[in-house]
Amino acid sequence: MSNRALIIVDVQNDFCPGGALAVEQGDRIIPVINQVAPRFDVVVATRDWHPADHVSFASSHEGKEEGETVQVGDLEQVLWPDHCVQDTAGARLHASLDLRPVNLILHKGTRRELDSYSGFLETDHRTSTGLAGYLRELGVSQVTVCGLATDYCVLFTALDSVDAGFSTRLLTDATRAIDVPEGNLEKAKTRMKEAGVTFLESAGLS
Ligand code: VGL
Ligand code: ZN
Repeated sequence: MSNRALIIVDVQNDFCPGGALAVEQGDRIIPVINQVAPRFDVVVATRDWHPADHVSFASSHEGKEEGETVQVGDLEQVLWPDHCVQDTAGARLHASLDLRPVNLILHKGTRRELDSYSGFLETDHRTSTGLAGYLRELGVSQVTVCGLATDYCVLFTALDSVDAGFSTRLLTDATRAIDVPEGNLEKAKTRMKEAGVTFLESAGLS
């Protein structure tokens, strides 16, 4: 079997305009995703799903501000505003996202002490979400990644997809970036290209 999967990363209210960690034009990608999703054999939507006192929140570290980094064990953690707190309105998938073609909704970043940008492996690069096994069980060989944000969760999901052995593509018109610090988007694109991720637009999707 050589099934094709679409992974829709974190199209949640908090990453869309008006949300706690809004990505510019984040909601513009939704019509594109709705259009292409039914063409895939397997569709997975991820949700960033943090406890209220999550390690990635600046508010969890006294005297620290958003954008600063802290050392957590041997990991460097970027600090964000509180976002995607489990079962809050901000953590919901955007109401315009068509859930009919979605097979699996996967939660990540659910442990207080561990962040997860990737849909495959949490930030310690050891703790698996089970996604690679799920896709393999369904005979998936090719993974297309879209969603928010290009330079964080989409980037690490795409890199881990390559590492897991899937032929991996980025759907460029169905992703938007945070681009903080400035230049981060270009860096992310370079990293993906070097890892072997191919880029394509929805118009070129067969
Ligand atoms: C994300 C920052 C913090 C993302 C998640 O979905 O790209 N970015 N948590
Ligand atoms: Zn997060």
